[in-house]
Amino acid sequence: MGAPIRTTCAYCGVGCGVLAQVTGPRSVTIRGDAAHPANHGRLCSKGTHLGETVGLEGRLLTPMIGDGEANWDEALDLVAARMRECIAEHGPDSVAFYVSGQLLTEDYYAANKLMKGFIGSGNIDTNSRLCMASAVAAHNRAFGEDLVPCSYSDLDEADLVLLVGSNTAWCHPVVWQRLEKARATRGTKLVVIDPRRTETAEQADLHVAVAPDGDIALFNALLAEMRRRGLVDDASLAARVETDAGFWTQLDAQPGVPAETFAALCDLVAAHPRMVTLFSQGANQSVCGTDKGNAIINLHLATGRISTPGTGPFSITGQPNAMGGREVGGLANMLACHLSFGADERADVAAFWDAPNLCAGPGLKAVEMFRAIHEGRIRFLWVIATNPAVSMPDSAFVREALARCPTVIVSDILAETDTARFAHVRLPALGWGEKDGTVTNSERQVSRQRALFPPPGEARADWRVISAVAARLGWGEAFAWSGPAAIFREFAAMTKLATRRGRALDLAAYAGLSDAEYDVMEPFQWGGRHPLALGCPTPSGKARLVRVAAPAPRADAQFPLRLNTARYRDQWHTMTRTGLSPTLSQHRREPLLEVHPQDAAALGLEDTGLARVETRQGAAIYRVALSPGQRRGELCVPMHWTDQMAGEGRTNRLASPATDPVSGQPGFKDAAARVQAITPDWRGFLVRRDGPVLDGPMLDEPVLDEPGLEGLLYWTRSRVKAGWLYELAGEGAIAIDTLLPAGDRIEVADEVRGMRRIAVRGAGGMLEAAVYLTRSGLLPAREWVASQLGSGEAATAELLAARPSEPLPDRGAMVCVCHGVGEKDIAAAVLGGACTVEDVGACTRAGTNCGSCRPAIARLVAAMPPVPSIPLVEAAE
Ligand SMILES: Nc1nc2c(c(=O)[nH]1)N[C@H]1C(S)=C(S)[C@@H](COP(=O)(O)OP(=O)(O)OC[C@H]3O[C@@H](n4cnc5c(=O)[nH]c(N)nc54)[C@H](O)[C@@H]3O)O[C@H]1N2
Ligand SMILES: Nc1nc2c(c(=O)[nH]1)N[C@H]1C(S)=C(S)[C@@H](COP(=O)(O)OP(=O)(O)OC[C@H]3O[C@@H](n4cnc5c(=O)[nH]c(N)nc54)[C@H](O)[C@@H]3O)O[C@H]1N2
Ligand code: SF4
Ligand SMILES: [Mo]
Repeated sequence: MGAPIRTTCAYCGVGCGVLAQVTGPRSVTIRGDAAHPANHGRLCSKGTHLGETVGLEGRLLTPMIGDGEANWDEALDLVAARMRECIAEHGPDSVAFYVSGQLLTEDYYAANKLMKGFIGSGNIDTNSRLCMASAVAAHNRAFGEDLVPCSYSDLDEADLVLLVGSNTAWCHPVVWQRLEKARATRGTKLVVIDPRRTETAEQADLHVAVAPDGDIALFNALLAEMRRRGLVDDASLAARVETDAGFWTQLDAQPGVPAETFAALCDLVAAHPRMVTLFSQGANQSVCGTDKGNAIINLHLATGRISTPGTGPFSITGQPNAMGGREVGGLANMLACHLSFGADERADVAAFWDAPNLCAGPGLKAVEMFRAIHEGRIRFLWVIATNPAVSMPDSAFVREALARCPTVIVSDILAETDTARFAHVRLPALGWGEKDGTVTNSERQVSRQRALFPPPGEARADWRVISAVAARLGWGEAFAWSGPAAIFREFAAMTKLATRRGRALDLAAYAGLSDAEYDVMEPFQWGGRHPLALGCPTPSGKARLVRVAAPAPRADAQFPLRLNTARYRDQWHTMTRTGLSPTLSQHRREPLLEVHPQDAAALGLEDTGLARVETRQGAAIYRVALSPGQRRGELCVPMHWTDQMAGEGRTNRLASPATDPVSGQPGFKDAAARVQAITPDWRGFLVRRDGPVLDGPMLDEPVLDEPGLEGLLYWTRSRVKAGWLYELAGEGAIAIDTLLPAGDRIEVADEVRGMRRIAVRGAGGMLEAAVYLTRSGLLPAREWVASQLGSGEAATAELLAARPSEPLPDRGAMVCVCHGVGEKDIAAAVLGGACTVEDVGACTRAGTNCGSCRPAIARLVAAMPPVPSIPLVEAAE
């Protein structure tokens, strides 16, 4: 075994350093890298369990043309020929790339260069449009450049942190752990502004449960109040910031939250000048997301809380390389290196690349791009490292567009994704642990992602595939890089075009790096800790206060509820990797519809029952979960489930395609909805060694070819150690035979109660599958039978009962996936006297590894009735 390889986590924009110890051809153990500035050795549950996702299950290992395997030359020739024909017949704007913040900077740079410089269209956009575009637009309006003006160390040194629309404890857990430390060591106060009472909000000193899109009113009122309290110093403001004449008079003082909550917020803000406001999707994913970003930035600019230690408006990025994509021009409305489409800047770029066809102006943003595909204006689409059939809003429309598009190329690591089903050509890419290059995290820290394994099968790095296509189109010389180091050098040299115009993006010092130096490159931060400390790259050198007004209230009598969408702690996006991890799959096995208990009662919804949510875009079905943390009249569902993982649980059937007028980012967090309970004839669950994709009645496209159940009302599947666990519900007859594999069947049935249980054993008595169905009764617990898959040990009676004859403790819902500790274990620890998260950790080990479940433990501890203390006898006088 060699030394561990230093690399960066595959998931979120925190960008944690990882020490990867390769232990076999496709196995690796993972630790946090204590020397990495983003995490100092910490990792969350997703990073900790990266090792479970590096197997080759489901991988695309050869190029595919239609359903046939092809060699690379055939596939690349076809891609280039189709692209050439399309450009010749319909012009460069008939071609588009839709790429991703999960590409490395080098891949991203190559794709952008090919589209904007050589094909000659601006039509390259990225899933960052769904993610960061509003923050980018807000930065550009306020600072004149897309700059995050602060760093993680400001979180360590702040006295007050506001989290706006960020479930940090789940989505940026290592940043959350830094906040926990700051709170423990310097008493940092925490405010969470989120309509839902998330696990993050549970831990806050103050939770402001704003109405959806109530943030602008709140921040405007907060700014007005801070000025009234004398916290805006007009003289220093005039020296640093451009403020147009009517700015202060137009500020509305109505916060839109209860007066006492607002007063508490104002007191905290007034008392703590060292303040960071961290914001993410609750701010960005809105039809007024850019204005929200500027409302937040306005408060920081006006009170001077920016560019000093412990201060700043901090837009945190979602994907591992969302920031890198922004640097190299991945968004349709920017050129590489933060350059705009002004004539001079275009000329600079054309000269630097020696580009024959530099595009004339911006291309289409994601939602517009899919509209253009639907209308036949775009006729060639190349999707790289993203799954738009799931993650774009109004996915029925997006799928129609994909189905109509004459050429769809998909570069992915997996053979079957919802998007890959529309591909004419599928190209196998290198995934995390195979690819090699750089990523930039939320605080502008550039780190190496390094290969741990050789490329599997025929898979190739995305940049290589892009350059091979460019070469076939006659532009080989401009794409003749020897490796990622050469691309990085070119990008670093190109940033001189930006610095020459006063921009902060400066990597020029790395332009002369040798391949060997690139290999051992340490993480570095461009722009320094506070890149705006010396002024802004605006003509006046000053930042700008931007007028923003609260949106008009919306009401929809037919769809009276408001639907929010969010993320789960242990799943990543469309589940293509985390969905394969048995450990991570335990936290939430199904997509839940969170609804306030009183709304549920009024709507006739039952906890753990099923419900259909409908919007003007479509319908989807979820498992109901009563949650007092929801505001009345609002629902919340997860974004993650796909057609590969569920029959009806795909959330973007529901999301509206309405976008922010400035940034083009969709408003994923607020759709008008209605809901209805569903009562199936029967319910059940199935465990199976292999995991076919089932069929449901409402699928909007042809079904997948694997065997399934006709007419299932509901199904979801999730990974268990040796197979899959399916939840099922249906109407009418049950076609059990299509559900079970061949083998020896043992069966019990109880006609009166409508119960049926079947176990199937294969060679050596090994459990291949088992199904448990009922019309009206209760179903047994799942985890034990699931753990018997692939083993021949359990007795038949045990299998049919779904429990061992020596009963195992019931752990309740899984909280700590690292140590397998459930809610009931924690409750027992609290009854035994544990009063804090630390006590629970000492008794059960829960929360002592990655720490992602610490907020959940804290909530459970707080919710348990206090253990009565031993009464003290008053001492006699
Ligand atoms: N576990 C996990 N972590 C992830 C990811 C993942 O898929 N799974 N994805 C990564 C990516 S790409 C991203 S972009 C980030 C996203 O990270 P977050 O932004 O933290 O994630 P979300 O859960 O999408 O949304 C955050 C919160 O916004 C709230 N919200 C909704 N509407 C409003 C509103 O009008 N105002 C306010 N103030 N809040 C509102 C929601 O209730 C939700 O709790 O996470 C990254 N990290
Ligand atoms: N309703 C709702 N929808 C949302 C959101 C929301 O909050 N609510 N959030 C939005 C946000 S912020 C985001 S970022 C998007 C994310 O949405 P997507 O980008 O669609 O989600 P992923 O599952 O990350 O898709 C990545 C794809 O790339 C593949 N892949 C992984 N690594 C590589 C690689 O190195 N090369 C190649 N070629 N392929 C690779 C994976 O197998 C997978 O198919 O979803 C957006 N959609
Ligand atoms: S916080 Fe978790 S998911 Fe994000 S980079 Fe760090 S280990 Fe990876
Ligand atoms: Mo994102």
